[in-house]
Amino acid sequence: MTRADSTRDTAAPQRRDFPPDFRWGCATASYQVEGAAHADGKGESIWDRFCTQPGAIRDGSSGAVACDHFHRWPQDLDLARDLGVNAYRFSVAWPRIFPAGRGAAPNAAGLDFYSRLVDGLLERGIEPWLTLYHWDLPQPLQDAGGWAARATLDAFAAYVDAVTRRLGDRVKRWITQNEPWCVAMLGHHEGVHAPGRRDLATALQVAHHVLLSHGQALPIIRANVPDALAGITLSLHPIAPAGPGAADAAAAFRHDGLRNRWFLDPLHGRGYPADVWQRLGALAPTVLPGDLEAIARPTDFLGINYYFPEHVADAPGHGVLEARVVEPGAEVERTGFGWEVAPDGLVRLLDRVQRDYRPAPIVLTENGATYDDVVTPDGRIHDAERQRYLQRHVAAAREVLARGIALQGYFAWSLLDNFEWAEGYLRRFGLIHVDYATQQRTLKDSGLWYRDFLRA
Ligand code: IFM
Repeated sequence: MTRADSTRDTAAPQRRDFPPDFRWGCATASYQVEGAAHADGKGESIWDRFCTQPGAIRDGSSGAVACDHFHRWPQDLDLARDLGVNAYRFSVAWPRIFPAGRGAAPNAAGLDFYSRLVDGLLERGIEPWLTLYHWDLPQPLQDAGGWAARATLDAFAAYVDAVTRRLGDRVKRWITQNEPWCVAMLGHHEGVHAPGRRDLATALQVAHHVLLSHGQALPIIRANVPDALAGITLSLHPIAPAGPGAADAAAAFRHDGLRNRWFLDPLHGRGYPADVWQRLGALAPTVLPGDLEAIARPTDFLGINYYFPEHVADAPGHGVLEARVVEPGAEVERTGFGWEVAPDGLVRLLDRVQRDYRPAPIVLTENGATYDDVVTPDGRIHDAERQRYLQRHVAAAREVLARGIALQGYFAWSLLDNFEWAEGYLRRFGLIHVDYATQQRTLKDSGLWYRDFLRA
């Protein structure tokens, strides 16, 4: 980073630096906050099941109670309103709508819950941004093959139809899928997320089906909600070679192929990247005629979740891509997860996406960090590092706009501390602290900063 970059990076951003219609939000996801695992006829999800496997979750916990948001949502939405956000991103739990994954009719009580939530948002002047799939697949569908089975796509389409019919009169922002890379690779290759598979060929078939489910959902959303704005959210990373040589540069290109291009290319009408496809050989997914056209259907925005960059070294014999991510050294600023803190990475990433893909307008649908917060005896929560992280990334978002990129919104991850998947409750990302023993909510310093920034 140059000196000029670093000054821009830290100069305090002001809300007035952004367009008046810019969306400022917080994000959550159903399994991470709702709890109420069996309420109102909800069925079992793959995460309910995965959490019962010994060793699957680092602290042995589950999302069975989480933030009890299912019961406490009015209070949580009050907190969101008090922050001053004008948008809130949440996801619908598919097993609340179709407990068995599919069926003749949706579960009315499940839809009622989200209908109340949407009304609650609108009453508070907050625009609902609804994600249809943030990882809680109904377990009966997993038992029949999950996302690796093409039949799951029909079930997803029926679920999308039910949700859009019921909520589409009030919800206008729709996100089909959250982070297909994580669904595929963490859940089916690395086995650290539900459903805990470890098979690359399965993971690649899952990635294809998840992208295809997005493409197939679009006409359903548009038919049921004619004024909808719809898109998909990807987890993307700026990728750089770990060292100066040509070998690391080539490895970085290969790694980028599966991390980023594997998703961006087909969504932008280019099919799967040929270099990666060739390396995969027999592991490549089955793609039927018409699939790529469906995946490439136009969207109204591209959701991007940005957390950290990656540095990649050539690693002959290391996996099919022969590339290895090099962990940041001790000299690099990192979050509690060990993720590199790099606001300039956000600028590089969006520059690259804009240059290479000319996408629909971009929305940062997640950005945030986990740290060990300091709880003082008087009950205050100090999280100076998160506050600084947010401030610097919002400043980077301003830089993105200054470069002429159509960035339309920023959603902090997350409104509340919550169930952080395989890490259980060991990692806190919230602007609002949750005492899981009492369910008491306390605004952290980062939340105070966001509130003051939004109010100014
Ligand atoms: O908590 C997750 C979220 O569910 C998806 N994006 C990354 C977040 C932090 O790990």
